[in-house]
Amino acid sequence: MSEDGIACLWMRGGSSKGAYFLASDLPGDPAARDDLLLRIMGSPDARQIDGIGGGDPLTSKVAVLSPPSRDDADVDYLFLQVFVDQPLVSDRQGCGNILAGVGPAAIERGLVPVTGDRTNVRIHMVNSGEVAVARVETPGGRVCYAGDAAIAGVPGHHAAIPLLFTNIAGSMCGALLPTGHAADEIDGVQATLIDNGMPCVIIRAEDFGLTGRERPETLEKDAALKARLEAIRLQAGPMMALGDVKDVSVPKMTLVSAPDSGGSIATRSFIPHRVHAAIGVFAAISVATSTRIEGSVAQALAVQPADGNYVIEHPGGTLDVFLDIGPGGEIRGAGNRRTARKLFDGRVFPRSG
Ligand code: NQM
Repeated sequence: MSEDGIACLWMRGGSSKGAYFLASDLPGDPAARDDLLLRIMGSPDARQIDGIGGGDPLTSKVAVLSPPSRDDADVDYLFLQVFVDQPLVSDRQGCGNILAGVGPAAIERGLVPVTGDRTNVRIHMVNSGEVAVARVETPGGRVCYAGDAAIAGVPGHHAAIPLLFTNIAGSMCGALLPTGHAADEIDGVQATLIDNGMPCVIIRAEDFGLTGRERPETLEKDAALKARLEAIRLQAGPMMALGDVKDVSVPKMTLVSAPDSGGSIATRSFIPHRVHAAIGVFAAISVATSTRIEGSVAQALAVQPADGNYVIEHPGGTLDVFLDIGPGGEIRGAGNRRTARKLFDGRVFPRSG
């Protein structure tokens, strides 16, 4: 299979970039598949020089698409995080950015038919077992990537891809607050352990002597900070029903502080070792949700919007998250607007060994 290359769609999804494959073009055995993906991406190597990965967790991502395995979906999407400098591939998180490219990729590959000028694609997110709905612009029977929507971290304007989610609470941890508490103390620090689409450990920047305005490069260089965060993360994993998290990319570590640009809350995210240039979609939904929880570490710092439209500040600007809040204050659903773009459609040639 690999000598002739493997059909691969290289796409930007939101503020990430990844390789989109059909499951039928990859080995069925997960170990053989992961070995192949490491050789395609060029891992393990900090620069991924012998592969197509970009030397950053945000550009070392894979979407595997297949026909739907359930009646309420049009396509199955398995997300795989290919580690950059370790020989690891993890299915233990989803990705809302790569998700933005799934609707277009499923249409490009003929898995989902166009239904009009706009096509709603129901995406079964295999990692979490939930279904998202993406609306893709399809005038004239083809995916249209051009448009006037802008998202932080991506230059230019592109067609908007609205994403809608329901039932994402406890996506990987089984419950929104897996410990049953609004806040827990780990290593003397108050932490909110939450999962509304992404397992996150939410901690105050000021508890680490930070303002929460630091640039990602500054935080990345702070070895003492990273060691403290990793010690907390390794303890949070079992508390969040995630087990030993040494070799997986969750939970994410999110430092929060009061907003200073008119938003709802400010963030700096470790995903979990490198610092995100922005923030993940599901991580942003989890942070927004945490601001509504009485006694969480984020609540007192946040400015609540009147209409459910949260603006999450991050190093590259802001990410908007809509929370659909019911009459009793319950969160019924969430939404976000992303863009995506087809960059390259061809065959990829993995390293031989
Ligand atoms: O939280 C990065 C990203 C992500 C994940 C990460 C994501 C999400 O920005 O939904 O999108 O946290 O590893 O691509």
